[in-house]
Amino acid sequence: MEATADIGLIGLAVMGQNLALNIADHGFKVAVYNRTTATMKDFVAHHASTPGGLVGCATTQELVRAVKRPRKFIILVKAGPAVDAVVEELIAAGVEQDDIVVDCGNSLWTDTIRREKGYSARCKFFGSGVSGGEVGARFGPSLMPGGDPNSWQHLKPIWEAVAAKVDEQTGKPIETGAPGKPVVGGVPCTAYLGPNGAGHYVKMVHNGIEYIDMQLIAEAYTLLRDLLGMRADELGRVFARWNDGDLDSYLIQITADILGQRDPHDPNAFLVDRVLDAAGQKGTGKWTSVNALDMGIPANAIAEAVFARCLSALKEERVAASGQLQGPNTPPFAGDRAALTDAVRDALYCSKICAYAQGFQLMREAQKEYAWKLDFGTIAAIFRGGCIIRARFLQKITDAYRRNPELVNLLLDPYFKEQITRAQGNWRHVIGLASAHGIAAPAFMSALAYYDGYRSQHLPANLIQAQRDYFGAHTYERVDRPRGEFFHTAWPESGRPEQAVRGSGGH
Ligand code: NBP
Repeated sequence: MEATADIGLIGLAVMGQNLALNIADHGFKVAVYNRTTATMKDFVAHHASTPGGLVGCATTQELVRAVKRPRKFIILVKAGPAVDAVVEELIAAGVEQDDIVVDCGNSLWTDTIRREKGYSARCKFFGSGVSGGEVGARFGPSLMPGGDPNSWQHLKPIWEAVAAKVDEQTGKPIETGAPGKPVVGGVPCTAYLGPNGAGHYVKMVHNGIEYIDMQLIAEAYTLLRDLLGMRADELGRVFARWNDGDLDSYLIQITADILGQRDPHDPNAFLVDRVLDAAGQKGTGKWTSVNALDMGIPANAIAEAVFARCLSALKEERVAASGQLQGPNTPPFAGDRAALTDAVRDALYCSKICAYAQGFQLMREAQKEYAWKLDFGTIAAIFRGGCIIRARFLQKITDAYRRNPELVNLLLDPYFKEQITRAQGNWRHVIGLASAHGIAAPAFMSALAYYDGYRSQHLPANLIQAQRDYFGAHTYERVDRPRGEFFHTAWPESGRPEQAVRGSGGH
């Protein structure tokens, strides 16, 4: 087989097929391979004429021979052992040390770090997060590349061509193209993020933020439904209205669409009311939360969103408990409905600011841990289009980090500070109502706890340190002594008089 393709792609499930077509729409010839050959044959037969062209390959040897040098390959298979299996197969099929192998799946960033190092003598392994689902992959995803900077120079023309585009001035996504007619102009939603696992790390945090964004929307929905007794289509109209304001985002827009959807099996019912309330998850929210715990960064709202899905999944237990556990006997809400609707919107916006503050704080810590130099303005900018969390709000985050690239926490940016100062009364009011009416709103509540904790000069950790010293001689620092000096007290339980012992290190 003659080497005519600009790039090879392995894995023709939802993401692989759509990304291959997107690349071909931009005039690049794509050689495609899938483990199950029939899928590849079907795919190539159904898309015989694309601007760049597809080359169907039945084996990895054919695939490697079909791609022009410097050879580039995209892997889009299930994250985990399948990625290593594919890389080994490619190497056995003739991939060489200078060939670039890009894993575009949702791989754990530490796997990407390991793979880049482990394969370095045999190929240039590169990681690139892809967000936007099926439609994003087809017409413009947000792409988060990380790896060897020289490899990036070879990938850049393709990545920038296929990524979603936003308007340079407003940051608004430019409408997706159509098959064979890609978007022209605009700023691409991709940028080199850093070495080894940086791209996959940022993608993971993107997904963690996606979890909390969805949970917050779900809490706004349940509060309005349960406090005001709104029907799904009425709720849909509320979300559609919100989508014209600061909350303008892909997730709010699809929520409005979902709430207006009738059940295909019963046109008198709304589909959302027939969907079982047990949420699934694939693991990226959990990875984000575990990493936050590992690094000691308080991403509590993101973790709360993961736990909320876990609690939802205990459907049978919840049904049984609902018959046994009492809630409050609060009379139905009888206040101003329009004012409450606005208050829920404000609560959602304030909580969202906290959630993003946590996600970006996590990335700030990770760059220290892995010696990356992440550009947060650029990260927010490439989230503006193509990805699931795309939102008007991301222009505000981009602006915040462009104003101050060293910003310690988003909450401290003047715009976000002003937003929370203005809306926190409503936020607190809504959480009070949720509590009084026994409605679970864990993400709203945990975001507020983060806000109040972060702005507290004094937290009760003094008591915790004293307790730790009492039972475990873990020592403590004193408010009237410099940081880094540690003391231990002989507490009364010992029967000896209280006595401070100066030490050099805490436990
Ligand atoms: P899946 O994650 O469902 O994977 C299916 C593909 O992997 C098929 O092409 C399958 O080949 C191939 N595959 C497997 Br499984 N094991 C293999 C092996 N050992 N060797 C070769 N091929 C193997 O596909 P997807 O939903 O398109 O997602 C691809 C990647 O993109 C995943 O990492 C996913 O997490 C990520 N992602 C998905 C989305 C989304 O919205 N779906 C969004 C963003 C990122 P077969 O046909 O022979 O079984």
